[in-house]
Amino acid sequence: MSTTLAMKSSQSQASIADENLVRSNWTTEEVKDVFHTPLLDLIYRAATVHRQFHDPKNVQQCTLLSIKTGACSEDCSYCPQSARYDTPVTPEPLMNIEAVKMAAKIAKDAGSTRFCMGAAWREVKDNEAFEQVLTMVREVAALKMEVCCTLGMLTPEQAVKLKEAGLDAYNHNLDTGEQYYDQIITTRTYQDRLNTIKNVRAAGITVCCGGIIGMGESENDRIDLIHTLATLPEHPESVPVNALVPVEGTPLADQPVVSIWEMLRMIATARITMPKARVRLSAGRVRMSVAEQAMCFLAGANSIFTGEKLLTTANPDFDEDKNMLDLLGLNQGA
Ligand code: SAM
Ligand code: DTB
Ligand code: SF4
Repeated sequence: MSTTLAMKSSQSQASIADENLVRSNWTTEEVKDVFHTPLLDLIYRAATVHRQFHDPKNVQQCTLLSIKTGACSEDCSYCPQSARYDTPVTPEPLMNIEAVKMAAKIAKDAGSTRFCMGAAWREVKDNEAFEQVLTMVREVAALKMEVCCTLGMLTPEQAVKLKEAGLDAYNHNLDTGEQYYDQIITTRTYQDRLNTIKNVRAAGITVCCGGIIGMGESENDRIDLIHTLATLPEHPESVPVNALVPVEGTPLADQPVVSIWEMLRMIATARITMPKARVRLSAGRVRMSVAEQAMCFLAGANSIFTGEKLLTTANPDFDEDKNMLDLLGLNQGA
């Protein structure tokens, strides 16, 4: 066989093997085995899968903007935007369209390719505010950025309207494993969340769905969360892994800080079980060193939230992240 033919044949075999790694039939025991692999072996395996499916030099930068802040009716015990807790967040009404456009342009100029607009709502209502959000989606899409929203629960019809406006992705997290969920939120169910994810998928919008660690959950709850995500009929295209940002006034304010080792285990397990997903190193980066974040990229994270704020809490600023990406040789020439 000629060298070219041999190369082609081995490439096609590799891609067959790759597809076999994308499975929705993971058992809980299998996910548990992956999760409990000795840490350096786990990272090595995740790094290998990462390189089979992605360019490891590419890290997506997604900028968040809180377009409607605080005064939320829900009781999510991690969230500084719930009206039930006395937190440092000052409620703000829906932003105007020009201000959102300006924020998206600044993010694009700083290297972000995706822009995610978040609202402190339980659910979307069919009102003027939703019409305004649809206009924001159209305006950000016109800047040739990927557009994402996170607005709470959605009906199938609302998802279709967002798709028609040009929405690429919708973020709606499961937050934790099903068994632990009612310790964290009582005002909507796990099934409500799964229904929204189904509605998003049915409208042809890509799914961004992950969770938070450090809320007092057990390792089995973390394994359950990954198992649920990895056994959805289609894996989410992005999986945010958040470390709890404990905020004064919330019921979880005194939780101990999540260690880098816990973060790495979660990221690597997500990478191995959902090989094609963008695994996003999300909340909690502000407390992590560059060396710690580098290990997260090695373990398969290939996206970050950029901009000096997440929704309401601190995040590294654009310059700090640019320095980190340059130092690590990521996104060069992008
Ligand atoms: N209100 C909408 C909802 O709940 O879907 C959208 C915004 S909500 C703030 C988006 C996600 O941010 C939550 O599902 C949660 O996973 C994450 N989040 C909120 N507060 C957090 C915190 N203190 N630490 C880490 N993640 C947090
Ligand atoms: C996600 O999983 N994490 C982001 C985004 N999706 C919307 C939000 C993190 C919020 C952290 C707390 C705050 O800044 O209010
Ligand atoms: Fe409201 Fe979303 Fe915060 Fe829950 S996570 S309190 S729904 S803003």
